[in-house]
Amino acid sequence: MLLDDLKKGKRGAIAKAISIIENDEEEARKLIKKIFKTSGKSIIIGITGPAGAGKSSLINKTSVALKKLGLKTAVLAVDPTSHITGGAILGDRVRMTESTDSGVYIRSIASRGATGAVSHSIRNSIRVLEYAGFNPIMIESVGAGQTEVEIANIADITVVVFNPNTGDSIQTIKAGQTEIGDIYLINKSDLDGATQLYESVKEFIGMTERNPIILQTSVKKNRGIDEFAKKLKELMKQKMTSKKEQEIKQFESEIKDIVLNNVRLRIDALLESDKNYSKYLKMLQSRNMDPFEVADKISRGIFK
Ligand SMILES: Nc1nc2c(ncn2[C@@H]2O[C@H](COP(=O)(O)OP(=O)(O)O)[C@@H](O)[C@H]2O)c(=O)[nH]1
Ligand SMILES: [Mg+2]
Repeated sequence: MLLDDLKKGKRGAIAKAISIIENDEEEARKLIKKIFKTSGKSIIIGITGPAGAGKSSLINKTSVALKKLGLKTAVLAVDPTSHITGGAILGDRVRMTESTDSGVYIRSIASRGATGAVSHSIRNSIRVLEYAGFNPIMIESVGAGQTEVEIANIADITVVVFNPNTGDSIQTIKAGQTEIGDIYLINKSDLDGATQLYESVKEFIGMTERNPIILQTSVKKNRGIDEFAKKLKELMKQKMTSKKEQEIKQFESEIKDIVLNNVRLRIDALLESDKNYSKYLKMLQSRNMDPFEVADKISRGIFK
């Protein structure tokens, strides 16, 4: 029933399935078992960059442009602020109304939770969206260290968005960002300093062997969006042919996440039930052992 509706792309079914992915481990497993076989055909586009760079605004316009090129886009917004006020999500919704009207599916994913939990939600929500017929699937995430790397492990195409407004300059661009992008967008090209930033990004990143695409866009003036959409479509075609190789790496990082999580749960349980554990903690308090010694002793006990 749910599966039939999902296949038809019904919004209620998609929302329900993603809620299951996020909240119900047991049901999620059953669902994934059913839809995994046919998965792996949609291209995943990660859109990352600092808060306020214009990612949501860009995605809104770009997904409409992609629709004109015959592509049905879905968006997952990974929002670290969503659980604090909800304001950011609302803001994103307002900024992305045009795209929703044109049939784009947008969903926020909370980025709280244990390490790996966000990736778990994203990877499996992608499978749901893919089953519902979307391609590409865009993931919006604030480029904040960890998630940035996680997104690059999941996405087939990574787009890094900069803008001249938040004081992005070549000095403030982090090393990680220069390595992950297939496309770099200098957004807000209507503002002062955009061209300068564009030139320095071109010099700094464009000359590397990877030869990424570097574009200027302005959502406000509606400039560069169609070009961006066209480039995306071209890249999607290329990535489709190399998806099989790419996929191995993505599976590798997914499995590592799951196994690490399983191991962590097991170890948490082991420590809790270990009578020596509290004994060791007392040894620390009395300063009879140091933390390294204690950790070594406990680890040896676990891995023996
Ligand atoms: N001047 C200008 N403002 C923009 C442009 N694109 C987005 N903005 C504004 O920048 C702010 C942040 O945009 P948003 O899409 O929420 O950024 P996000 O945090 O990266 O998702 C909003 O007030 C947008 O209206 C642009 O091209 N030019
Ligand atoms: Mg946003």
